[in-house]
Parts: sequence; structure tokens; C-alpha cells
Amino acid sequence: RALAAPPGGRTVIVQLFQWPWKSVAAECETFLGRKGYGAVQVSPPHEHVVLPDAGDGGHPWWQDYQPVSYDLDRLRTRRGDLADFKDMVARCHAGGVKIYADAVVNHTTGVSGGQGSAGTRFPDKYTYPGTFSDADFHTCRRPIRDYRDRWEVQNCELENLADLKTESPYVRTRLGRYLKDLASLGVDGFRLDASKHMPAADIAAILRETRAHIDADPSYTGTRDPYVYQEVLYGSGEPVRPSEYRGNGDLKEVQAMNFISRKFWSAADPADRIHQLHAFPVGWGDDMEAGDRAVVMVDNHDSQRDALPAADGGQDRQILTYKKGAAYRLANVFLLGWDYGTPLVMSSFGFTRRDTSPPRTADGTTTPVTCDGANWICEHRHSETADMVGFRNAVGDTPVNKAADAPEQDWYSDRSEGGPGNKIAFSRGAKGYVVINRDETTGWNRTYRTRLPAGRYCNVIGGDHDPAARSCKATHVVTVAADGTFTADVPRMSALALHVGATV
Ligand code: LM2
Ligand code: CA
Repeated sequence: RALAAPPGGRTVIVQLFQWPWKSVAAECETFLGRKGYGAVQVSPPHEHVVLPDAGDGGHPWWQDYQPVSYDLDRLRTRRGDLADFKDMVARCHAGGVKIYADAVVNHTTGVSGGQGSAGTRFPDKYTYPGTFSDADFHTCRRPIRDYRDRWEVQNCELENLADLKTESPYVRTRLGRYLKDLASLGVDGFRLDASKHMPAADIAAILRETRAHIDADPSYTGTRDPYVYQEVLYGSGEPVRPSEYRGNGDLKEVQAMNFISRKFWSAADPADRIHQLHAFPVGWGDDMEAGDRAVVMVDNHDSQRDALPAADGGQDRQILTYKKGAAYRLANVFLLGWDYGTPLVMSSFGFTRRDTSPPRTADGTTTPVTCDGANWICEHRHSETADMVGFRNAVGDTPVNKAADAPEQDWYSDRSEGGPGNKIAFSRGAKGYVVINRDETTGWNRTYRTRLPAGRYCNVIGGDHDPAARSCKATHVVTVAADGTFTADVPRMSALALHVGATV
């Protein structure tokens, strides 16, 4: 592993998609630090193209995935400038929250010239004065058509975006300098966008250049070990495999994302019910990443758009999003309560079509976030997510017993009662206990058997648990007896979670 490092004791990342830097800073101070979030994945900090007329009403979110320059001294984006960015990093760090940057280094723009968000003018998509010129781009100057052709996937153009010649020494060192400059600002890690479209060896070389720039700078005070997670979308039968990239760092595990959504999607289909998740991910998928290198999510900014109907620019994909209400919230309880991977929680702006821009002013500047549940959804504040962050931090790496004959204290489902399999309960050893009732009609009223020490616990989901005051809503206090049992009625489409860090 070149530069990858695990994210530390606070294990949850939240993607504050398209949030202005000032809003991220405020969220770190008022919410994320207190709830125990480990890191924020921020939208790309580079000069991006500005497309007032593209998409659905102009300034689509995706203009930000088209870099024009990597010069951080003059950083200006629709989310703020260099001063805002520095201030954000400092304020998040003060609250114990790291910053991971979405780093777009496979390509530049897909437009025939224009102006970037920091004012850089470029005459065509292969010429960026001061940064890249024609010779720095691959010569297969057409979109990728055949994903079964490795060469094409890595040398032609993703969505028509000018493809950087990542095997060239100059391109590698320029991109390495960009990553080093981000780390100099205090950035703790990188989501490497479009990793599949760069050979693993090219990414390794860029990360080596990053390290060389770091080592050559005596005044450098940033991390020497930025956390790296790569976006290598698994495609069945495709030659470029996520496993090739393991040496560079961690991987977003998109097969896990698909499975979780599918199992939580409906209560009706016997082929897909949540009791099937017992051994997850053992025996699932095609060469899935091990938990210690997988970044897992319920949805992300791409898949949540793919879930839209075709008429709105989507693909009708079976991916749960905030639009699915309780089923989505329960899937997040599973994501955070289960013992697999590093969770990446999605936090969205409201959208109805694929191209909908984030809330903005007329000139395309993103407006400050208010968590109103409409313009900005703030899923990361839902109790099913926010309070499960503390659960995950408290249980650490204590596993779930995945044996087929696991005793009721470790794993239980309504299948044992002749039910359809929409209700599950599981232990994280003696550290935590989770009940998920995804049944749409009936509550789950029973005596649960856990491995928890006796005591008074807060059901942190909806319990308004305050660790400092050791307080909890009276209705959410649960008493675990000396034999590890407690009795509770978990209503339909809801969850319960107890952990040793939330006793009252
Ligand atoms: C990613 N991960 O690997 C991002 O998560 C994904 O959101 C990015 O695509 C993609 N890689 C490239 O960074 C988005 C968006 C595309 C959009 C691109 C570039 O999903 O639709 O492409 O950003 O802005 C757009 C147009 C497309 C056009 C292209 C170039 O939608 O029709 O291609 O710009 O002009 C003709
Ligand atoms: Ca490429």
C-alpha cells in the first residue's frame, strides 16, 4: 500500500455533495464533530468549467467534474475560494473531522473552449494555458464505446472528456503536485475519481510523485500518508477489475451498494429480503473487497441519479435514496450497524432530474446550506444515520457472528417465527445490538437476547441520546437484564440500536 491508511478511530465518512466550504465548516462545528463523524468528502477543489446554459436550467452539478486548472493559489469554485477552503479545513480539524477531497485527475473538460471558475480561458478541450497542452492528452479522441476493451477504457474519452496522458512524466508530476498542494492545505485523503479509466500503475506513479513533492518541501506540515480510496466501478465481465487497484489504497465497493439496496428495496419479493444479509458479504458478489479495504455506501451522487425514471434522465436503477423514505433510512442503519467496510454516507441536495443544479444564485454560485429537507436533504442528520455513527465508533471492529448456526444472541430473524424475513436483529458481540424491522405491516414485540452487559441503555435511534449528559428520551430507555435480555416493541419500518457508549 503506497499511501493508503485507514481513517482512524472515527470510521464514518460523509459525502457533503456540492456543499460550499463555509457550510461544511459550520457543519463540522455544530454537528459532525459532536456525532463522531470521521471525515467529510468534499466536492472537487479545482478550477472547474462554468456551463450557464448546459443541462436542466444551467450550471449542472456535473460541470464540477471538468477541471480547467489545478492551481490552488488561485482556487475559486462555485463552492468558495482558497481562503474559504483553508478555513474549512482548520475548523473541521478543530472538531476532529478530516477532509477528503474528490480528486479528478483522469481528464479535463469535454467542451470546446470557454472559461473556468477562476477565470482561466482555454481555447479548446486539449489546451489549458499554464497547465496542459495538446501533447498531454491521449490521442484516441473519441468517447469510450466498448467497456470490454481495456485499452479503450483507459485511453479514450470518458463521456467525451479530454483524457490525460497519465503515463507521461510531466502529467504525473503535475497531478502529483496538485495532490501534494491539497495535502499542504491540510487535506487528509483523496477520493480518486474515474480510477478505472487510469491504469493502476499510473495511479501508483501519481501517488509516488505526490510523495516526492512532499519529501522535497521542507516546510510541509500536512499528512505524509493521505488516505486513498478509488472509484473503480465493477462491471460484470469487464477486463479492468477493482482488485488490480488494491496496491494503491482502498476501493469503493459498488457491488455492496447494489446488494444493500436490493435487499431493502421491498418487503414483498421473497427473492430479496433482509434476512438474507446474515453472512454478508461472505459468499456474495464477484471478488468483493475485504472489509478492511472497502468503502461502502447505500447510494452516491451517481447512483442516486441512476435511480431516477428514464423520463428524468435516470435509468430506473434499484438504488435506495432519500426519496424512498423509511426503507432508505433502515438501509443506512444496516450500513452503519453491520461489520463491513468503511461507510460513506450520502448527503444530497434535492433534485428531480439528473441535471438539476444545486441551489445557487444567478451566476452559478452555490448558496449556503440550510437543512430544510427540500433544497438540502441532509440525510446525514437523520437519526438512523447520525446516531449510528456513535454506534459504529463504540463497537469498533467487533464482528457479527456469521455462522449459519449462530445462536439467537448473535443473529435472529423473523424466519425463526415463520415470518417472511423482513425483520432482523444482531449483536456486535458484547458492544452493541441492532434490531431492524423492515416489515411494512407489523411491529416486532418480543424479548430479545443480546450479549450486552446488564444496564440501562438508550435506543439511540430517535432517542435524542446525549453522551455528555447521559440523557435519553424516556420512551427510548431500554433495560437489559443480567441474562442479556430486554423486551421491546419495535414498530413497523423502524429500528432500535443499543451500544455500550450510550448507557443512561
Ligand atoms: C465520476 N466518477 O468516476 C463521477 O462520480 C461522475 O459523476 C462523473 O460524471 C465522472 N466520473 C467524470 O468525472 C459526471 C456526470 C457526467 C458528466 C461528467 C462531466 O455524471 O454526465 O458529463 O460528470 O461533467 C457531462 C455530460 C456528458 C458530456 C460530458 C462532456 O453529461 O453528456 O459528454 O459532460 O461534455 C458528451
Ligand atoms: Ca484515462
